[in-house]
Amino acid sequence: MAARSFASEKEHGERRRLWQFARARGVTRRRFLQLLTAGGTAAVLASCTGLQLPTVAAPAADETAADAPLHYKDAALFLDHGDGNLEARLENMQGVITPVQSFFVRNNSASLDMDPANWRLSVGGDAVANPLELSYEDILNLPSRTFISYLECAGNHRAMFDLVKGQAASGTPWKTGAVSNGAWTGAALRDVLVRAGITEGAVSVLLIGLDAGSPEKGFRRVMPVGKAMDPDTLLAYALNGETLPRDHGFPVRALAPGWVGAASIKWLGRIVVSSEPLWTRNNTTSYTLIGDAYPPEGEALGRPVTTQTIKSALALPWPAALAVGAQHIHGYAQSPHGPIAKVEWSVDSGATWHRATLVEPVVEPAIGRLLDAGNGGEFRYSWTRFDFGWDAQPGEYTVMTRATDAAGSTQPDEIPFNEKGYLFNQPVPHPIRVA
Ligand SMILES: Nc1nc2c(c(=O)[nH]1)N[C@H]1C(S)=C(S)[C@@H](COP(=O)(O)O)O[C@H]1N2
Ligand SMILES: [Mo]
Repeated sequence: MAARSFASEKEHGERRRLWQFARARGVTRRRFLQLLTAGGTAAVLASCTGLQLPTVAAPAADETAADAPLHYKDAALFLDHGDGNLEARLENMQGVITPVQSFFVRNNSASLDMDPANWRLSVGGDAVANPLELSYEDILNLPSRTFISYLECAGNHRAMFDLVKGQAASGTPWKTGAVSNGAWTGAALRDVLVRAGITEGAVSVLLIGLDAGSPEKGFRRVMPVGKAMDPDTLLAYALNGETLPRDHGFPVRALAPGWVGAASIKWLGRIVVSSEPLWTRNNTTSYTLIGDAYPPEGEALGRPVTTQTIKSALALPWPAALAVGAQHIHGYAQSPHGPIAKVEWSVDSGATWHRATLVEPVVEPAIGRLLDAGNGGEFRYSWTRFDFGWDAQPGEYTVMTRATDAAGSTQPDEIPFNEKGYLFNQPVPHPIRVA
């Protein structure tokens, strides 16, 4: 009885806070009640921030249900690897921005359906002076930024270890679609860490998700304080101008541009700032390069994956079938080290290379309006679309592409094997039949 009245009092308090939040943003009482009835707290918050709600209607929130869907997206649009892992089909992409419905999903357990009114982000650890608990509104109230960034799984191209090198690596056999490119809106993680009084002695920042995870509760990843304090490391709450979809971590996820996708923790719930280097599964046994070429670091079995590597891929089905004659082919290239400066292509297994055309990033006006004007950094972490024409004659081909970035890194001819198949970035031999 006592517990019950406490709960309703708490609910009442939250409702009042929500109303104050909405009123401060010009929402009328009448509109507030309409939104609340139609779509609950999420609808009110979405309306206040001018963001659209995800188009899929939310079932009753229950994060712990055993039969929770692994994901909410239409798997038919993807190469479905099962267990909530949906590989993007690059061949369905034209522009530089990946539409939300086509954006790849990598889940280590199941997507959550969180109620933002009950969501909290806690920030603690021995290297903050002022541990905090923040609500969704608190995050939305922080200064926000929007920029374009690709997000890529460390295991993207993993299937190539088997297909190209004849040595299979363990893990989801992604081909080239465990990557997508979106416009992200969020607060800087840095602002939250500063507010929590991060100390000079801070070394490691551990981000923990609210999902089931495995084997620890909550999928988690450590990053060094330098990456966490980088103003481009976000607490993201929107993708392509829409409220962050449930499959991508609603209400708030981390976005660590250029880093292993596993550091971009979805359904973020807790941040631990430590004065000691932290080691958990995802920087010791997983998301770690394990093999002869990679001497162990710290408590890891090899070298933990931090930044991604430069890669390129064709936007064609695997394998592809093309008609004889003039073909216009495109693809995407990305690097964590700087903008793409050159993409080359070869139809003779790398004996001769030709220059592809780099297409200026062109974004739809609706996305363009969201981007931070004037800082020139909106495309810094974007992938680049490239195009080339090929006079295709009948036969079986493998078409390869090779990218070079402005910092001078190029896709290598050969990379050493690692057991879990991360960071494959040799040129991919794309099988194409012309008939
Ligand atoms: N909480 C949580 N965060 C997570 C994951 C997860 O399983 N749980 N998967 C990670 C991995 S391995 C990748 S590659 C990216 C994928 O992000 P996406 O599903 O939004 O494309 O999310 C990362 N963040
Ligand atoms: Mo990943």
